[in-house]
Amino acid sequence: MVAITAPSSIEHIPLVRCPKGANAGPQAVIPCIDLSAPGAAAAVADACRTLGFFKATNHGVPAGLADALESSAMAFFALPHQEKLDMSGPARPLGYGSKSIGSNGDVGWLEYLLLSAGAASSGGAALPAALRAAVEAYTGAVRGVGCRVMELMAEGLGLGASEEGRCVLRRMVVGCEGSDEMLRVNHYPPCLLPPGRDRDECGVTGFGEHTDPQIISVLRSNCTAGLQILLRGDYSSPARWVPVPPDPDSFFVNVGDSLQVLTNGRFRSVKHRVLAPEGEESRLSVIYFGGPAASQRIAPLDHGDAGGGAEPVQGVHLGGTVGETMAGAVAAAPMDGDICASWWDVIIPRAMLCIEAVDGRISGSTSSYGS
Ligand SMILES: O=C(O)CCC(=O)C(=O)O
Repeated sequence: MVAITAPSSIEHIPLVRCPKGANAGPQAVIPCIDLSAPGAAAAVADACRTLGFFKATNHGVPAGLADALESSAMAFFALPHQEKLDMSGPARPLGYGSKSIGSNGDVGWLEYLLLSAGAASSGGAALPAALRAAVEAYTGAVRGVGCRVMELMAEGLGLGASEEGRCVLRRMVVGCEGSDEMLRVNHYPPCLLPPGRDRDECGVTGFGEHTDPQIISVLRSNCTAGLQILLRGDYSSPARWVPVPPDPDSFFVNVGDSLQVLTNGRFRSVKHRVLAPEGEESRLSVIYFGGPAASQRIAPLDHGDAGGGAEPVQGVHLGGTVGETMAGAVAAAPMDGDICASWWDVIIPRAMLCIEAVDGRISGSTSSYGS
């Protein structure tokens, strides 16, 4: 951790440093998928199996909606701290937050607005009218992108033959009472390092590494870079962080932990993080999260193998509710620096241990547990 001088819009905060040099390497090729093209379902399934992440183009959302949200959000974040708090209330978890992210004590170089995007939308009633209107219009449009993507995902998993199968994921999110639909607007001011600090060695954490607990996240940002995803390692190469070049005309889609469970590990939730902006420009990102209700029981869907190619995680049948499983994961292994515990890192390795123990193959090693 290092204390640095803060610009006026954010208080002084202790900041976590992200080592950069160790992960510098060739840029990853982020799959870019035209949502309207024939073959989009197969391409989506392939990207979700390998990276858990892709860029979506030809999405049909007019640029004006994102531009209006971006400019009204920037005007909001330029207001004095107390005014922002008065308008939206402190983040609990909905509302305005700066530096503190979630309840784990994580901090980052950002301020944000977290709003409910569901039917019983709340948390934004006292926001400036222009921002409220922009949020509403944008949310409707990005929800449509999320629905389209969830249908393509279902199709790519081999569930597309029936209406019920094709809609199975999106119906857990849209039009389902209590579902976990949120819109998050993140503002990362430029981060001025004190003299003598070497930017090539470490960056300042804007948003620490984490996976998203929902089914999908649909992200759009302005032109300022910072987002990185973790490429999983294998026997021949170690895991490494790679930058995601911003593209304000496209959306980036993350597979979330709930989808990983629903697909029995075929689709992989992706670890990601944000480095604070190093130049003169702020980064502004807007993320739509869509997930099942915390009370919903989730277990792997019964699907065909058209989405196959990667081995499913055999025998991992998590019968709990979303809320129980997340609470269990957090209690079992809170992970240093993570915003929320990832099921991939906690629950699935634990389940694998159980399976191995049953098979008599376990030798007492817990190396993957809670890593
Ligand atoms: O700001 C970004 O690009 C990503 C932020 C993020 O991961 C989140 O809000 O969960």
